[in-house]
Amino acid sequence: MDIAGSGAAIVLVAFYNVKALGVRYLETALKKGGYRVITVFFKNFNSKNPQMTNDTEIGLLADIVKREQPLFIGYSVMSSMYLETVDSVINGVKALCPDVPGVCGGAYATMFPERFLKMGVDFVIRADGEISMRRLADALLQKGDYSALPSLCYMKDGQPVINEIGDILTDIDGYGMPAIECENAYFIENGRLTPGDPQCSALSYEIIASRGCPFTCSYCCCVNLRRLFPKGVKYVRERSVKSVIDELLIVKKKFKKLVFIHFYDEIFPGKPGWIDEFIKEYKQKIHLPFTIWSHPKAVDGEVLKKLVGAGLTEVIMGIQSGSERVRRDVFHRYETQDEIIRATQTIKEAGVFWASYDFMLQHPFETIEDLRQTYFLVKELREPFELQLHGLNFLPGTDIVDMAIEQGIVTRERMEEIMYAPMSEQFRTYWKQEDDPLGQLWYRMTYCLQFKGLRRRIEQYENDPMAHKEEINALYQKAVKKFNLRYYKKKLNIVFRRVFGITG
Ligand code: B12
Ligand code: SF4
Repeated sequence: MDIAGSGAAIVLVAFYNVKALGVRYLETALKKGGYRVITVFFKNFNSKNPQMTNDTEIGLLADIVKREQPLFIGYSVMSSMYLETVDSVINGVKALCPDVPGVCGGAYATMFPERFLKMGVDFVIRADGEISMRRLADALLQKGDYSALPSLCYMKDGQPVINEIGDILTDIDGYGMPAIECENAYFIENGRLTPGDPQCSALSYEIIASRGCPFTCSYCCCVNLRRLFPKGVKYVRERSVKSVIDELLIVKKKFKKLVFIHFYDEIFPGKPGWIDEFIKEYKQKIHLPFTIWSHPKAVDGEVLKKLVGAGLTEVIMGIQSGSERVRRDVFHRYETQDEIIRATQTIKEAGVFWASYDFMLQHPFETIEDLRQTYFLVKELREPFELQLHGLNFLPGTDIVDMAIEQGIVTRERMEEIMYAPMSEQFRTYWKQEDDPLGQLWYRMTYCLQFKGLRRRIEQYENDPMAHKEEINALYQKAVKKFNLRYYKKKLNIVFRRVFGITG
């Protein structure tokens, strides 16, 4: 460790995410630079109904800042969906600790640095923060000149200065491992402060083996983040197998209740050399049940079979719509119906215990005919599977936002209101259910298809759903109950696999 930081404190704040991979990587980088890092997990992840923060919680964070007198506070702003809380925290802490600079980073801050500068945040760092944040810390500590630092954004003479993105590694092993147990950690939730890293008592561990995604979906920021990357820097970057396995070996030792691993790569790496080495090492040294995210165009039967042998239990895959028109023209997803159906067959034939398919339904681009086509595609998917039916959130900076405005679906003003609506509304949109009566019936019928016991019954109504409203609604209520029950069965099965070391 070099001594540039000489133990100066830096406070990092993660919002609604106690696993917060980005912040954990930053902690490692700053500690290597000789800084003392205090990591605050500000509220827990709640995918259904996250609660706004309040003055008590902001006060608890401000107390830490007052006590530690850090060089700066780093706010990790990954998603726009929590901005209501993020803004309250930034403004609240600024009012209570006016002399401590604020720095924002993360996916959302990378796309909209000016927004934070204009609200009084001192700096924004775009893209990977490991090197840039450390360089900013050194400059502030040594009262040096930071003005030309790559990726840094700040205000000068009342105008935002947005430096080019740089200081990014292609070989991401160079960033080291994320902090598995943050040394000086606090968790703030329900108006209380709890010392310690909340991740360590978890049953699962979340890891990434790569960064970036090769696809270009219009509703996702990945393609927009890629466009910001400097020319010549690879956007999709894998870690070495060794670094992934070394991280998991430490986790196995530290996490007493560990049951399974989530790989949160946008798309799990599939390169021939990498995957073979991974399978060999994971099977030999880790051998815990694990889940991955995939894509219909990335599913490979031979690879999946080998991954199942190493412990793969679940594949989560986006399908998003059963309408080829919506997928291609609206979502910019170019897989065909056949490719999707084949991918689900491959997943089943590879022996993957659980397949979970995501759809985004009931948005202004979708017609009743599109919903009907989704129902008929889902009927063709190889069983068994779980369906996650979501609504569509318009995320700032994504391509679908401009499409909706250009096509006259919403005005720019209305779009701003939608994208920056209160948190509760945004999460209601995420879990939205159809409100057109016929659309609602197609939605509910689609949902029922994931249960074998309900399938044959629901199929009787597909010629004329409106004539069977009550029957469909009754079956849907049953399906919702089954969904909850099945969730617990699935978790139990995974624990069972862990205890008895069963794979495949
Ligand atoms: C994995 C992932 C998740 C995981 C997170 C797991 C974990 N352990 O952290 C899960 C599934 C939980 C998740 C949840 C959600 N996610 Co998500 N997620 C991702 C994904 C695919 C990768 C993020 C990641 O871990 N990258 C690897 C780490 C190392 O990189 P990083 O987080 O970007 O951090 C680096 C830099 O950004 C920077 N940095 C980060 N913080 C800070 C802070 C400072 C001060 C500085 C200087 C730098 C800095 O340095 C870090 C190290 O290099 C991204 C896509 C993407 N490309 O970013 C979407 C993404 C961030 N998610 C998104 C969304 C919408 C969500 C949810 C709101 C979904 C939902 N409806 O619940 C929640 C919100 C979670 C939260 N609390 O913020 C959107 C956000 C866009 C937006 N405008 O909102 C993204 C961009 C994908 C998309 N759809 O476009 N997500
Ligand atoms: S495949 Fe997933 S991560 Fe990649 S661009 Fe599409 S939605 Fe985003």
